[in-house]
Amino acid sequence: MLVDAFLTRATMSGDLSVAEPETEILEIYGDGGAEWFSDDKETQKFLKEFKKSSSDAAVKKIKENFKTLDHVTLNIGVTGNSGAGKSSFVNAIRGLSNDDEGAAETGVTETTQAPTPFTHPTMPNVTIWDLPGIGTPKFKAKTYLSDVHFERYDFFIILTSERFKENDISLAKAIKKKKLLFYFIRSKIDNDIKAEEKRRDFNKEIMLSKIRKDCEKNLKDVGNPKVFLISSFNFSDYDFNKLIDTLEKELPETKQHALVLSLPVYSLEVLQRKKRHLQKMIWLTAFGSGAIAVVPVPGLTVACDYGITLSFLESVFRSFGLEDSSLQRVATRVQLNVMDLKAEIKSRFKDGVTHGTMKSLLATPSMASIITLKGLMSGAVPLGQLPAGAISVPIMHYLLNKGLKEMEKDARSVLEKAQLL
Ligand SMILES: Nc1nc2c(ncn2[C@@H]2O[C@H](COP(=O)(O)OP(=O)(O)OP(=O)(O)O)[C@@H](O)[C@H]2O)c(=O)[nH]1
Ligand SMILES: [Mg+2]
Repeated sequence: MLVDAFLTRATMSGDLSVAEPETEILEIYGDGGAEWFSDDKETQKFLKEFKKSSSDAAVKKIKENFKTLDHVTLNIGVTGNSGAGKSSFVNAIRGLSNDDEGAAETGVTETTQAPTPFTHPTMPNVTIWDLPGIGTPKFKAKTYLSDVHFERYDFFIILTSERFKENDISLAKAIKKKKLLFYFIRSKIDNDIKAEEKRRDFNKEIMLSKIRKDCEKNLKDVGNPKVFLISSFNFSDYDFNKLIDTLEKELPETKQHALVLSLPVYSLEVLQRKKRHLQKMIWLTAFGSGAIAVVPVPGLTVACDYGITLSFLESVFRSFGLEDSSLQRVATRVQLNVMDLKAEIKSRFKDGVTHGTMKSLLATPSMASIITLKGLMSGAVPLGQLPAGAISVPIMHYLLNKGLKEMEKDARSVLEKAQLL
């Protein structure tokens, strides 16, 4: 019924003239479109909220959710003994190589002397702190946590390139006492591999498992924590993805979101992880932009909240590493010309998320598409229960997914060109 209302209004304004093949909708939602909607937890969550509260209250809540997500901060404290690879890890997590501009100083003599914040290059709310090692002259074990302002960090990373030592263990205990999160990383694993791989009896898995067990043996007193084996020179190898899996389970939801969106796109696995997070955001965005009584924006077919829609698409673009600065960092790393990577962005987003791209994306639903969408959604989403004015919600849901898919395709092509697939 609501879609009918939309159709009537849109048809009257003569906007829906562009034919769009139904196959495109099926491509986005898959064959089991209706199932997809009814199984989707986020869909159920939103519908429940809409059902139990008045639409005004629900809209207010959505606006609050957006505010929370906009303001969520993530502070990661990276610590460990001198030369453990802290600054290199800080750089890698920001998507930088050690010799990139703006990277933390690294090297055998560049000891980190004071807690140093490094803002994420594309997400200013995410800060990675390069902390001085315990036991450096100004940072004694006893007062270490208060000296580095422990309350600032959402979690700590404790790095070592050898076995974990007394200092690491007592620090972990102190962090645990304060009920904060910490994760042990055994760094520079690529070095270990290089040193051993020429042996005739070399077996990578056996070797990694030996290192892991050896590290974990030292940590029994701290409650048998997991140790993640990592090379800051190559996150796609070894345990970096496992570390992120663990963080996704243990951090509060909004912080997980900030973490995943801030990861550098170094593999298909990361791209898909980001996509999952962004897809969760689509309902919030579709309701936030389509359910609120909005003033139509000239040139846009769908009545939607322009700001919310723009900000969602921009965060997809940024998070998928499609900005020039992100492409440049990848290009430097894989020794390619940035223009060759940029040429892989073939969708409407090749010049970024501009008013032009918004206009073309939001003008696409044809009559046929909307009828198909209605068919897909009516089995699962009781469209009649959406508040008055929410006519654009299903359409926004579809269009945001479409934008996301297009950018995902671009990001995959970039990865492929950079030989990171
Ligand atoms: N092969 C390899 N070398 C690494 C890795 N991480 C760090 N290094 C090297 O180890 C040395 C020390 O790294 P840093 O990142 O400066 O270590 P740090 O813990 O910040 O050192 P301090 O600030 O002096 O305490 C540098 O030469 C790095 O290039 C890694 O994952 N693999
Ligand atoms: Mg350092």
